Amino acid sequence: MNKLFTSDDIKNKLITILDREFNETPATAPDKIFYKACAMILQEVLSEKRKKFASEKTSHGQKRVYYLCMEFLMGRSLKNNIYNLELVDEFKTALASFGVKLENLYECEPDAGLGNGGLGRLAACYLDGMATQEYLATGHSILYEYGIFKQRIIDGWQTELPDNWLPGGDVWLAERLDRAVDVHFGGEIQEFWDHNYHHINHVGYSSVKAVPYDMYVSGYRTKGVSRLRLWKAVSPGIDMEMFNKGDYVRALGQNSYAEAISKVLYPNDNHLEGKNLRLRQQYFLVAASIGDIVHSHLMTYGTLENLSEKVAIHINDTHPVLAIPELMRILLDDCGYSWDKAWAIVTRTFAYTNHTVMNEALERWNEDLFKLLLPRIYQIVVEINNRFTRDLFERWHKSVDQINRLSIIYNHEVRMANLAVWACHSVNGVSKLHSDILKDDLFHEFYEIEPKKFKNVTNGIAARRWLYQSNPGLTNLISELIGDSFIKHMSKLEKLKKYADDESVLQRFAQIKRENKENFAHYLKEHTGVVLNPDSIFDVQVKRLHEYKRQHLNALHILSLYQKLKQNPGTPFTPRTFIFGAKAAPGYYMAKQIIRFICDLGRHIDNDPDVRGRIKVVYLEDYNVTMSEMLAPASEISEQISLAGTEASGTGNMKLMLAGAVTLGTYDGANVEIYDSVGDENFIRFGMSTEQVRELKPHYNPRELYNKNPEIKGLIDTLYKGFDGNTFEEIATSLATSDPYMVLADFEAYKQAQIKAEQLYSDTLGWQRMSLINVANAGMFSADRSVDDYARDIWGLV
Ligand code: DL6
Repeated sequence: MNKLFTSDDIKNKLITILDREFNETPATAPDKIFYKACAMILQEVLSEKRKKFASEKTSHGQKRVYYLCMEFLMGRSLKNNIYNLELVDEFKTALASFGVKLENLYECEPDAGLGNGGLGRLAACYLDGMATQEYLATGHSILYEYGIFKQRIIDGWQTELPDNWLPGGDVWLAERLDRAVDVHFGGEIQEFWDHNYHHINHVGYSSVKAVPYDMYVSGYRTKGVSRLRLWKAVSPGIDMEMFNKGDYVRALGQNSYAEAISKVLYPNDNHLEGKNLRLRQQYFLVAASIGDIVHSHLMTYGTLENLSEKVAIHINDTHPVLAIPELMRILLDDCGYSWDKAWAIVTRTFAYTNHTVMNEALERWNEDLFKLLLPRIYQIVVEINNRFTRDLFERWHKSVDQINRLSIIYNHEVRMANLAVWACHSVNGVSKLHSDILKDDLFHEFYEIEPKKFKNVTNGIAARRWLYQSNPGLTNLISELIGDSFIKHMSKLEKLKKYADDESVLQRFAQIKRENKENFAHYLKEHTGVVLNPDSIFDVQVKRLHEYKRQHLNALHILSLYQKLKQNPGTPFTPRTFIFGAKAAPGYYMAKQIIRFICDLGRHIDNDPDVRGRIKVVYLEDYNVTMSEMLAPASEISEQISLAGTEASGTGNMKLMLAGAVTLGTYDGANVEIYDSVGDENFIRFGMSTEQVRELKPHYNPRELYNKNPEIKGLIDTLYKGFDGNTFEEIATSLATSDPYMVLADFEAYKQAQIKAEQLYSDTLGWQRMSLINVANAGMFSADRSVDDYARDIWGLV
């Protein structure tokens, strides 16, 4: 493929941009200005490339994909785009001629943290995959001024600081004022008949202007570029009537009320925040996006008749489900379609992915709030529900109880998942196990009515970001062994399998891991002062902090190891570094207690000369996408220890596997598929299965375990008693009395798995073999494969 630029082109462009935009010369410009100048070069190129790509695809009648999601956890863009456009050497050379290092520029970029965790990162990975696989895709989300909070740990306690990412991040955003959309809230609906025509008038509403900002994501070795359209809420102006009456404060207050919509990302993961502002955010996103999609479609085709043939709209989790009644509103009120016609278009256009089985995350809105804020949307949802429940009764002969369970509106609540499942032509889970749980359990009664719409697409990750861009040592070795086509086609990693018994290859695997561990240790020391021992096993659990993910199971086991070593200092033991990284939702008290427990335990061990150097616990502050790219290559054990049946998929498990870490995990989420692909001998599996959990749950009594098992009792009692003047009573009481995620039930199995991990690790070549097999099987967890599955099975693109 021809290069877009030579290094001389880049040099000349840099000189021009530095002068024109920043009034700087290469000799005087600091790194952060160079970073912005490089970003501007790429932004311009990508915008042009996208235009070309879109017009080519459109002229061939290609269907477009719109991916609606409240979160896109983008991380950094400079490195990703330079690598995907294959311009690394050109940028390096151009910058070196000015005495600037490209690596230093990467560090100038803030993470675009417009998401909480797995859901938002998945959306970002799919933009990458869709560009590479040449699907004409646009992501839609909100331009949060403040992304996911910055985490500080002070004396073990998480505190949150605002993440003001736009200075530095905004260089990737192109304002599109010409595509602004007006969004209406509140007011009332007037209905009247005129010449046999039913008119709907929405009056007395307040307006918010949605202004789009576009960001581009390059595909790898492809013409494809994805677009992320982020909506900023802008007040339509001062209410002059109010202002003229002298009510200045209210007139200005209305402005900030409107603009509050895109101020801040809600920092909850797997938990519903039932607040007015959150509902406003959700409607703002969908009204702006659907308005924009309809406008584009009409510009291209002049009609909405063929919308479902030319457009697939994907609803990522229930957060954007209001897109369904919003499109109905446009078709009915603005375009004059009949209900049946409009419903047919809508149901063929939308598809929905569920990302959680957590009851507390399934969105339900208070009916009064919903009606007040979105009066026309409410009417439409009521009508959808009336027709649906009538069908349930007449067509499927459902009982009143069944209808109540399936109903979209029930008990003064609007259930967003029920609306999504009923209205969308496709409903999928994100791993095989999770998709089965949707059919057998969460949405079972819907499944009985319409089994065909239930599908599975196992998650995937932007594999190039975590291998090619972050793990050069391993990338080079693999390229040397099997060629570099795996960078484009990750399934080719399979070819590595033939080296599984090649001692010299395994030695090099070991050496690369060692270098990656040293690099990470060096980085951590420089940035935090924390010293890691690269001779120890790097045992990693990085993900959001949630009881179902069971970071406290890991911590409880570390406590037990510590006590064992303390009592028997002579016990042979391979030094272990336990690395945690996780943000807790600010209002999630138990999660914050667990962080405190982990941090205090780490400090206590550091201060104990009997154990120091053998166990080290590290809590990485402010774990984010960039940190994950640095840590993954150094990881050796991947802790994926959620209670079976609770983690929808997980994607951290895939990132660590791709770096050759061996999973120590439960049979949960996508762990199941990882296990099935690598085989039992390359995965350290433990714990109850989903069926066993289901059986035990109704009569589970953790108190019995506490009373019967002296080790468990000792550990819980230590939590009560605490150390260094700190106690952990809430965790102890929760575990001993309710233990909702059955930590104690899986404790013994977890301990045995940890013993097994240590034994396996002691056989260096054996461990490297496991590592190699993991890498070789990671190809199927690439986002490229996932988006192909969506394109084929759900969006009807191929
Ligand atoms: O599908 C992406 C990701 C899964 O890998 C995780 O297992 C799942 O927990 C996560 N779900 C959410 C739900 N968020 N809310 N609300 O983040 O999705």
